[in-house]
Order: sequence, then structure tokens, then C-alpha cells
Amino acid sequence: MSSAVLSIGSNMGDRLAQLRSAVAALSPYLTAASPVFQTPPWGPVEQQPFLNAVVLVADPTATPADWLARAQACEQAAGRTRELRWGPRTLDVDVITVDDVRSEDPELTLPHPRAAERAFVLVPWWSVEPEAQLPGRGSVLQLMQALPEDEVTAVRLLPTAELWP
Ligand code: PH2
Ligand code: MG
Ligand code: MG
Repeated sequence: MSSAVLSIGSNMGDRLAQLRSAVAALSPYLTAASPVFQTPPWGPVEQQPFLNAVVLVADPTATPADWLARAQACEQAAGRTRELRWGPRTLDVDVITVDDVRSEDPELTLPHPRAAERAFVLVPWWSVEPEAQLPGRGSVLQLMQALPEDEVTAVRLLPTAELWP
């Protein structure tokens, strides 16, 4: 069995519709989806707030490269073009973990090398999977508690924006 954790985000155009398009494309594999959160932009680029969520997917035969290809297919279907690193995007789908795989492959580093520092990944992930572990780094709950409190509280639940079912 191959189970993956994917982070989805958007800060351009109809953000919620784009998150929903990713969920629809991944629906054959979907086992759970977090609520949607509005999050301040993380990183060096000044830009609009994001909507973020985390989805859990499973497929007995999928390799890490398959999950990356499926994530990129979702981005392309949402009209994503190559743009500034860490800049605005219509849809970003990042592979956070695949089972317990740890890999330094530059095409797909696993787990995602910055997941532990990102409240916009940890808070949605914890909300859909409270016992989650980030391979090699410990529990998602503890990682979340180790972040500055203002970063965690800035991740705001959007109660009316269900993604799934
Ligand atoms: N994605 C980025 C850069 N910054 N900030 C938030 N809050 N959410 C994101 O998904 C995000 C970001 C580039 O992938
Ligand atoms: Mg990203
Ligand atoms: Mg990405």
C-alpha cells in the first residue's frame, strides 16, 4: 500500500474552486481531506493570502514518482505556469510524505524538506490526522506546538468551505 499526504494551496483566482479541482482529480485515491484554512503568505515574496488544505490519498500500486506526477497533473489542469519560486500560484500541490519513505532525490525530496516549519501544512494535516507523524521528525502535533504561536493562530479555519465528501 502506498499512502501519501499532499498539501494543496492557492492564492490566485478562484482559490476554493482550484482546491476543489485538485480534490476532484484525486478523488479515485482520496481517503480524507482537511477543512480549508486561510493562511498568511509564507516566505520572502509579498503576496495575497492563501487557501490551504491537506488531503490523504492511497493507491496500492503508486510509487512516489506517481504521486508527484499526479500532483503536477492537478497543477497543470488548473492552468499553472512556471513562475517565481514561492510566488503566487493558481494551484500548488506538494507531496509531503509517501508512507515512511525518506529520500534525497532532488526531483522529490521526502518528506517535504520544509513541512516541519510550515503552519499552513501542519495545522491542516493535524486537523485531518491528529496522530500523524512526519517521518524522521516526530509527531505533527509536537512540530506544530514548536512553531511560534502567532504563526499557528494565523492559520484560520474557513468553516463554510468543505472540500470533501
Ligand atoms: N506556498 C508557497 C509559498 N508560500 N504560503 C502559504 N501560506 N501557503 C502556501 O501554500 C504557500 C505559501 C509556495 O509553494
Ligand atoms: Mg509549495
Ligand atoms: Mg509546489
